[in-house]
Order: sequence, then C-alpha cells, then structure tokens
Amino acid sequence: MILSEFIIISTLIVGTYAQNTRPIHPCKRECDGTSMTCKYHFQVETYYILDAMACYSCPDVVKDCYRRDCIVAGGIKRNIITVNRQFPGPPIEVCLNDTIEVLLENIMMNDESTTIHWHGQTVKENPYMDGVPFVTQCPVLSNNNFTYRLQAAVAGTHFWHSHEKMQRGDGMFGMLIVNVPKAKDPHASLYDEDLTQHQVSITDWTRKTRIESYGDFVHGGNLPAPDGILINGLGYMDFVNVDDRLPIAEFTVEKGKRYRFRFVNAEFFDCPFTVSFDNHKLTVISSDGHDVQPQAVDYFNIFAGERYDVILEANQTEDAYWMRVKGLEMCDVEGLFQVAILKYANSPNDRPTTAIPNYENAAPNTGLLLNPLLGDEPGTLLVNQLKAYEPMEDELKTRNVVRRYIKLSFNPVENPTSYRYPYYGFYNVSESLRIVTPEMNDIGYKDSRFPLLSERYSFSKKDFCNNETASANKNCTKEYCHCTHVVELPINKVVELVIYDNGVRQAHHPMHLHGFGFRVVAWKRLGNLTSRADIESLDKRGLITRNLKDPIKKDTIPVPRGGYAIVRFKTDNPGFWIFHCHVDIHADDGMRMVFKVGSNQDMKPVPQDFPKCRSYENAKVQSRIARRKGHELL
Ligand SMILES: [Cu+2]
Repeated sequence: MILSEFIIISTLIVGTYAQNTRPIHPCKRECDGTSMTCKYHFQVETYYILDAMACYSCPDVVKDCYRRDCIVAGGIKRNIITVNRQFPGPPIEVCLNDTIEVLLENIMMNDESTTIHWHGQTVKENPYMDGVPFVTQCPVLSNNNFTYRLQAAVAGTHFWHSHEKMQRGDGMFGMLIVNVPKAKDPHASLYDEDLTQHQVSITDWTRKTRIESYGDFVHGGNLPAPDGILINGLGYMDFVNVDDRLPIAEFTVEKGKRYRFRFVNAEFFDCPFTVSFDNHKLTVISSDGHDVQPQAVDYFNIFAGERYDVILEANQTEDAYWMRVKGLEMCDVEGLFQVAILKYANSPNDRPTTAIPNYENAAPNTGLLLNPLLGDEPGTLLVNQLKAYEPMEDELKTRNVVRRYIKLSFNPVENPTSYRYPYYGFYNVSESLRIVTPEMNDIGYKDSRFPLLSERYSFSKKDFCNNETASANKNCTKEYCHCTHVVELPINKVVELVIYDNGVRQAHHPMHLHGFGFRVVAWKRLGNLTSRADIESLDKRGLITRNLKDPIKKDTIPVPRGGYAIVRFKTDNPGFWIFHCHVDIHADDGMRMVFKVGSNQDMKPVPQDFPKCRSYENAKVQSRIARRKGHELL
C-alpha cells in the first residue's frame, strides 16, 4: 500500500467517528393541524451489547460508547433484540392525525417471529394494526416483512413495543410521541421546551436474556429478579464498584426555562419505579397521553406500561443534580436503583457534587408522592386523585352499564410449564418450588392457533372459554384452566370493568386495555383477601364512590394490591382486544384475556391479502388424535 492510500484509508477510519448519522425524523415539525404520512423502516435484529465492531474501545474510551450502533446497556455483554441497532429503539414523533407507516423487517438470527403494538393508540380506523400475535394478526416470521399503517389518533406520550413474549424485555421498544398544535395543548403556557432528549424510558435489565431468566424461574426454582435498571438504555449495573467509564443518562437544561419531560415504564418484571429529581419539584400534566389538571408533586411512581408527563422548572443554582430512580417490588428485593444527571447549561460541574445515592436514599422520604405503591399510604396522592382536564363524557355517566368483574390472582395449579403430576406435581415438590400461576378470572390465557380478528369466521363459540364455561366441570382456583379466554361485549354500550386483586401475593398488576382509553371512576385498596363478594357488598351499601365528573383517563391502570379499580369506556371500537397485565412475566404466564367487542359483522372487513396462518393439523384434536394413532410422549 502506498502512502497516499494509507492516508485516505486512515481518514476514512477517523471519518467513521460520526455520532449523528441517523436520518432526520420524517414528520418531526411544529404541528399546525395539517397531516402527513410518516414512513419508517424497522429492522428487527438479534444484536449484541458492546458489539466489538461498532463499539471500538468503549467503555475504556468513553466517547466510543456514543458511536453509532454501540449499545452499552449497563455494560454486560449479552444478546439484545434491537430495531435499527438502537436501544431504546428509534423514537417516532408525529403530529395528531398523521399516518404512521412502518415497514417491519424481521431479520432475527434464530427464526423468532415478531409483531409491534402501538401502546396508547386505539387503531380504530384499522384494528388489524394492533400488533398482537394470534389476536389481531399472524406473527411476522423471520425473513419476512409486514407493513403497519395506522393513524396517530391519540395525542401524548406513548410507546411502541414488541407484543411477542419477552422481546420487549430484551430491548424491543421505543418512544411514540403524538404532538398537537400549540393552540390545542391546554398546558402549552406552562412549559417552554418539549425536547426529544427529555423523553425518558425506564426499564429493568438482566445479565441474562429474558428466556434464560425465565427458565431459571420456571425450571431452575429461582425467584425471578432483575439485575439492574436502565434509564434510556444507560446506567450502572453495580453500585458497589461503580464503573465510571460507563455513560449514564444526562438531561441538559437552561436556567429559567420550564421543560416537559415524558416518562415511560417499559419494565419486564414487576418493578415499579419511584422517580425524583434532587432540588426540583414537578408538575404532572398528563398520564397515558391524556391531559390532567396540573398537579404539583415532589416525586411519583410509574408502573409497567404507564406514562407520565411532568414539567420541571430549571430554577435552581446552575449545577448538576441527580435524577433518582428507585425500583420497587421485585427490584426492591434486589435493592435496585439507578441515576441520571440533570445538568444546567452553565454548570461548573459535570456531575453532581453530592454523593451517588444508595438504595435507601434513592427516593425522597418527604414531600408529596403521586401513585403510591400500595394505595393507602397516608399523605400521598392516589392515581385516581388526579383530575382529568376534559370532564367525563355525559354518556359514560349512565346507570345503565354493562358490568364485568375481572379477578386477578395467582393460583396454586398444576401448570405444565413447571409440573408433571404425579412425578413432580405442584404439591409433590417442596414449598419453595411451588410457583403459582397469574390468571384472570382463574383462567390462564391460551393463544389460539390463528388470529382471532383476521380469521374470526373460522372460530365458533366453543373455541373460547370464560369464567362460567371453564369452571363448569372443575374448580379453576385449584385445577389449571387454560383456554382462549374471550368475553363478549355488546357494541356501543357503556362497559364498566370492576378489576380486583385478591391481594394474596405481594405483586402488582398494571392492567392495559387495547383499543380503548377508559375513565378510572373508582380505585381503592381494601386489604388482603379482597373478593368479588366484598366489592359487591360495598357497592350495594353505597360505599363505593364513583367520580363521574372528572375521572382521569388512562389505558393502563395499576390495580391496588388487595383492592379494586373500576373503569368505564364506550364499546365504540369493534374488534378483538387484548386486556392484560403489563408486567411481562405475568402476562406471558397467563394473565391475559380478550374482549370481543361487537359481532363478527360489526368489525372492519379483513384487508385484502392480509397474511394468514394455520395450524398444521386441527389443533383442537391434535393431541387426542396423536394418542389414538399411537403417538406417545416418550
Ligand atoms: Cu401482573
């Protein structure tokens, strides 16, 4: 090689150190009421943390960690599922009524299938775009594409994520922000800046991939637990030997300005987060994309799938401050927390001069807390004490509601994921190995063999179960009831869901409904051993007060442990809509069900050439036939 070639090549190598090489977002703009079609290409890939090629000398050379495609994620090398080699995935930012078009290309190495759900969007104009495998569409096989096309019809802070088991937990999620023109934002006068860099996703993280952690739980006999917490994909996994080389999240502000921060909890395990900024109070203006009357708080909790928008006023001495995130429940067991830096533009310090937090002081212990863990802690603001900006729609105030009770519980049943009676049945093994199954109305959800919505004419009622049919011949609190749990709801009626948690186990269930936003008309912790009879009796005696004036509107409601959440919505969106716990490990194990809203004919016709999938043999009779033909499970 002659010298001039060497110079050119070395220039090229230096030239690869380009941090901002991502294309400009197609639809990011000041919203003015006009709408556009926003096109994105999402490549879903099995990728790697601290990729040796992309990361050069990260973390030894910190600036290498900011190179394109270099994912740090706590610095523990493992596989990760990414979209376009980003973690969190690429944020989508559009204006209300824009059309979002995403070409999903599945290039995962191990032939996994995938889908994307647009958490917070109701996809009313095209319910086939909801992204739930075997409910609204066939999973997108590897080496295949699928184009999502949906209208951004619900303003606010949302996120997109895989709806295939465990993929969200392995990294496949990103922000989805739907903006409105300033004149349509009731809180526009309360803040000066609303920046992409102040969008914050928080998730728990594990040293192993989620399927390995899961195996360790359901077969290894070890309690499932995360190993760390990441803020926008960054953070320390170990605070005992803090590795200062690892980058952590940083949010810059200018003194005198007011900033809108947008928070998403993308967790996998049951790990609600307590969020606070040192020396700064917050004003909550929105939850799950729906505006609330501004509410000053000192700190707040955010559960899986929830979103909160807060305003932070940069009114302190120009310096660097800690943002603290404390993990609760399963993260509490492990004492997990995380930090980020709130840095003023003219701060003399790059990092806060105060000591790095520890688990005990990772959350304030004074001041007003929004959304407390249990729901009866004194001096806190409960989630339903936030007031909606828009009063409740008159039609939802009716006494004439279709009421459905939904029980959330863990049942001691012979779940074949872990047990084989009589060899190692639930009660054959030692008490510490008895894993209870998370269920809804005592049923563990079983996926159908092909999608409920797009193949709806291939199903009959007997393919589905509900509380009555499943428990006709057995006691589902003691025996495993595993079926395609579909509850029919009439079209264009006001439905009231009374969701209750019996409180027997220490866990939380933030329940997420697809296809609708709902009003949280009542919410209360009663205590352990809450039953349907307790709630019905309270209601009969007039002891349940419903807020029918200005109840908060949400799509994800953390149900109090041992208590109820009562929500109302109008069934004006025909389709098959999944309703599930947003703690991934609970949902994967069965805490899901489907509402069939309206009749098959009420639903939008299946789009032309919509992908189909089929079981290879008649699934219902598969194992029976296998046995009859002499196919033995050896
Ligand atoms: Cu749950």
